[in-house]
Amino acid sequence: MLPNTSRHVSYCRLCASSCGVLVDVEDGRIGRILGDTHHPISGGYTCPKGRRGGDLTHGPGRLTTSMRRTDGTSSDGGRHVPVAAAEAVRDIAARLGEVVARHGPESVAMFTGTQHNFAALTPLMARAWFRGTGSHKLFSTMTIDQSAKWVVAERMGTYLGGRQRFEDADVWLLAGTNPVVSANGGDGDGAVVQNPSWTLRSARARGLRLIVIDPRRTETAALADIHLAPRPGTDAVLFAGLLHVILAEGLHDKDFTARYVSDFPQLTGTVSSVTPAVVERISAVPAEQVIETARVFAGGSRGMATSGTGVCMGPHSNVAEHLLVALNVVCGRYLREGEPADDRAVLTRQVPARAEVAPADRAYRRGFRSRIGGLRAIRGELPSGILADEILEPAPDRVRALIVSGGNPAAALPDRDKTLRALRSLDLLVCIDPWMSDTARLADYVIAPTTMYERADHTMIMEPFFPTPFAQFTPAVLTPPDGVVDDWRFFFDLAAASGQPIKFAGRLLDPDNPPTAEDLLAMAAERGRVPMNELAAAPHGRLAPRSDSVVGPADPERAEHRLTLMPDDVAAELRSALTENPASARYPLLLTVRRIREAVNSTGTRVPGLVPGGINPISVHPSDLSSLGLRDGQHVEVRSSSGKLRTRARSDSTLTRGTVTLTHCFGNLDGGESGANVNALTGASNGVQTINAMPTLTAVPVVVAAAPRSRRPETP
Ligand SMILES: Nc1nc2c(c(=O)[nH]1)N[C@H]1C(S)=C(S)[C@@H](COP(=O)(O)OP(=O)(O)OC[C@H]3O[C@@H](n4cnc5c(=O)[nH]c(N)nc54)[C@H](O)[C@@H]3O)O[C@H]1N2
Ligand SMILES: Nc1nc2c(c(=O)[nH]1)N[C@H]1C(S)=C(S)[C@@H](COP(=O)(O)OP(=O)(O)OC[C@H]3O[C@@H](n4cnc5c(=O)[nH]c(N)nc54)[C@H](O)[C@@H]3O)O[C@H]1N2
Ligand code: SF4
Ligand SMILES: [Mo]
Repeated sequence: MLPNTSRHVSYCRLCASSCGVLVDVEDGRIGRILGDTHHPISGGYTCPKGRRGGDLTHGPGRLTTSMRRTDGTSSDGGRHVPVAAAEAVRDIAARLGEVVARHGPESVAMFTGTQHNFAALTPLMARAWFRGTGSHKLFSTMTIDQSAKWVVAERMGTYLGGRQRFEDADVWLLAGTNPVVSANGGDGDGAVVQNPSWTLRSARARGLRLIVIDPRRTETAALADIHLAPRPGTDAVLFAGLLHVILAEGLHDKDFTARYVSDFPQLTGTVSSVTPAVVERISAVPAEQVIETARVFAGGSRGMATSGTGVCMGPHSNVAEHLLVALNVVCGRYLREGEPADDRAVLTRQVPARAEVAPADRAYRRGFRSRIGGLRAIRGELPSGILADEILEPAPDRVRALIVSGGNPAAALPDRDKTLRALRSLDLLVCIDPWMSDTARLADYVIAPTTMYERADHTMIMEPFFPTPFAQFTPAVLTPPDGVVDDWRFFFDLAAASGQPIKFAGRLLDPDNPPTAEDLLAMAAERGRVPMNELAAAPHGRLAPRSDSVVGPADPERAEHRLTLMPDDVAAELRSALTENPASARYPLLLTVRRIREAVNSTGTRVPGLVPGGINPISVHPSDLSSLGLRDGQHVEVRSSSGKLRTRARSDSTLTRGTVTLTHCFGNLDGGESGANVNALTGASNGVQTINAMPTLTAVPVVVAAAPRSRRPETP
């Protein structure tokens, strides 16, 4: 190390992995980021974008001051000039006040994105501000991601004893997820989030059988015992077929289903017609593989089926996810009364586990009702699939002011043209973002926040993703530029400037005496079991001892509650999945979702030299390329029924024929060559789900052809 270099222990906050890192700071700048080999969870693992955290902090596009548009409108012609954050906050509070005075509180909306969730204080303080507005127009990326999981809980109910965990499983089924790249893989069951490749290999070495369901032979599929490659968008049929085999062969957990399921005959009856032969016809998975997979999954003693975006973004995503969870229920893959409880709450409050069911109560039917499609809020959020219409469709409560926190809706929402039109038409768009994202480009105010190593934080939000009870605190290891503010502080100041009460962790904060980040982190974690001073004294993080809590018995009043596996609407959705075929002669290829190691959504797409080639190519199977008369690297035009884009073709033999893929969240409003935005190809014409208005983002029918010559290729 150079003499003016100091080494700091911290953790990366770009994705849920929260990898432990060592940050070398040279003359106030990040020199190098190394994996922390003393970190008890990540053990030294980092990924390419994590190691480039220095470029994210100091790179050319980093905003070191907030910005204001000069023309005062959200049209495209304006220029951004620096503004002090305090002045920006005063202006924004005044303009929000005008919007509310003229149109009422429902004309104010907030959209929270992925990076909003990777700083413990941001969601808490942003919600504190939003509650004070009195608006119901809250949107997040969850409803353009895996909100099928919410819909399942609403229609099936939830078992409250806890789920079986990856760490002691002997079988695991991963559907539509590629954790080796995404560090994802499930929802709060700790499935392969940290050091994913090593975690999967060691699990297999101890005897776990891994099943992967993915139309592409992904990095994860390459590690599997069984890889099924269904036609995209046909997961519901495949899962129904697996249930068919398990039930027909009597491989299910009879005690668990008898005790906790209300409508077992309906499930059995509905899947009885979905034989392995039917699955083969619709999803192209050979019948014998369906039978073998069902036997291997049901034959394991512990382990779950979990999914990612590939299942939750398809044309029948709600029923597909429902049937995936039904596989876990019929195989009884939950913690029983008397078993050690899942006790990973360390900084959050532990909720006692009970061997009982919270029944399906379809609470979304009581949520705030949007005028758009009569859709209702689910878990307090309106579906992001209707945000553009909430802005564009005339009505007194039309959204006129939007605050975007750690998200990039201009790139992330379906139907890009409509989304851009909507964002441009707002009276006030505020975006909190360290870079000039596509959304920031359209904003009236861009608030420049601290980046991860410039702020103190702890892992409270990430607890469900750790394999064992663990928590870590990090101080800020870098002095932030003068012009930036912590995200939470922007919301605190905005609430104060608007004269709203600021309620945080159960107490009212004094608007004239802002707390420190450390104070707030301590308040947020005060119901946890490791006090903040102990946490701060353990720089590599603290493994909390396992508690001796066990899954308790059902409360007598709730002992009769049951799960509903086949309500009528789910059965109807399965029937349409059995009859519809999305690909057509006009759009013969199916476009699927995929993530790359080098970027988390938008974050990383602009770091020079990080994304290979710097663009977002469309991957096509080599045989499809040649039958289309195309070459690797050729400029192509991709069309769907919703729109078109231009990019380059890339030959990719890991795909199944007929399937093509593009990565999401690349942006190009600056006219640069950073990459095509896939949402030029998505939109309502490709279908949406009921309840959560989830747009179809995978298995989108497209056609790929050589690009007409005259136009610039990468900037549609
Ligand atoms: N490196 C990196 N990590 C990330 C992100 C990132 O952008 N980059 N994003 C983060 C976010 S916001 C999220 S939500 C998670 C998502 O995490 P994942 O859901 O694991 O995301 P992907 O890696 O895109 O994996 C989706 C897989 O689904 C497959 N697939 C596509 N269509 C279908 C289908 O119809 N059926 C089936 N069975 N499979 C299908 C694709 O081939 C792909 O391998 O990742 C997070 N982590
Ligand atoms: N067609 C298609 N569309 C998709 C998807 C798909 O697979 N296909 N995936 C969907 C999914 S799963 C998701 S989650 C969404 C992603 O949608 P978003 O979450 O809205 O997109 P991100 O690019 O993650 O937005 C994060 C923004 O936060 C900024 N940022 C980074 N660090 C910080 C910070 O410390 N503070 C603040 N305030 N901002 C920060 C980044 O610059 C970036 O602009 O896209 C969805 N859209
Ligand atoms: S971005 Fe990479 S280094 Fe950072 S937490 Fe995620 S996997 Fe770890
Ligand atoms: Mo996501």
